[in-house]
Amino acid sequence: MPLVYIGMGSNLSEPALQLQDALTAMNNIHQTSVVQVSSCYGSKPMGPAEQPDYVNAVAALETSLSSMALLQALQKIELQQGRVRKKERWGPRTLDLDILLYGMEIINEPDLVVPHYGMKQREFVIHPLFEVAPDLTLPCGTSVAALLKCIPHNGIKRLPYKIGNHI
Ligand code: A4P
Ligand code: MG
Repeated sequence: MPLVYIGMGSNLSEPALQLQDALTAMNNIHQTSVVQVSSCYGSKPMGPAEQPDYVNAVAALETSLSSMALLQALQKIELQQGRVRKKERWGPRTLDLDILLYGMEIINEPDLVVPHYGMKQREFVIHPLFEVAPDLTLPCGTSVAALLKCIPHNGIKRLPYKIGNHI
């Protein structure tokens, strides 16, 4: 079974609670279980500045679903948690679930690009990913530890509460 890493983000309607509910929902996906969860991190918005700060985290899943079936299940959870897709790029959202890595697969489909296109440049992805998988290397051969050293810093903060204890 491939180990799949999911980037989670929220900046509306009690973000930490949104991430906690999303973990429960992901653990309830058919043939899928959550095996690891990072701490929550507070981060400044990438994109339009007039929106609340984000809470971000990374979860590791084991799944026997295909990558497309998993994407559909994640999008269903986003909708169930009140996600409204607007025209504005990188606008505020109750829940964003991105497939960062699906094992070592490289996927280039119209609806799914894995590794996620932005992950290598984003502090709010690389910090929590390093926490759950410090020895991980991406399919391109770059290690997460190396990325941690060179990503731009934007004041990310590890938050004092933990989600995922209920799983
Ligand atoms: N899609 C393609 N590849 C993937 C993948 N690996 N995982 C497609 C998930 N979806 C993928 O996504 C648009 C389309 O991407 C989907 O229909 C899917 O088929 P979306 O969730 O509808 O829209 P989006 O998330 O607004 O678009 P985008 O450009 O993917 O935004 P990002 O990159 O997800 O960034 N600031 C902070 N601090 N923290 C954040 O978490 N997040 C964003 C959103 C902006 N600013 C942020 C944060
Ligand atoms: Mg997204």
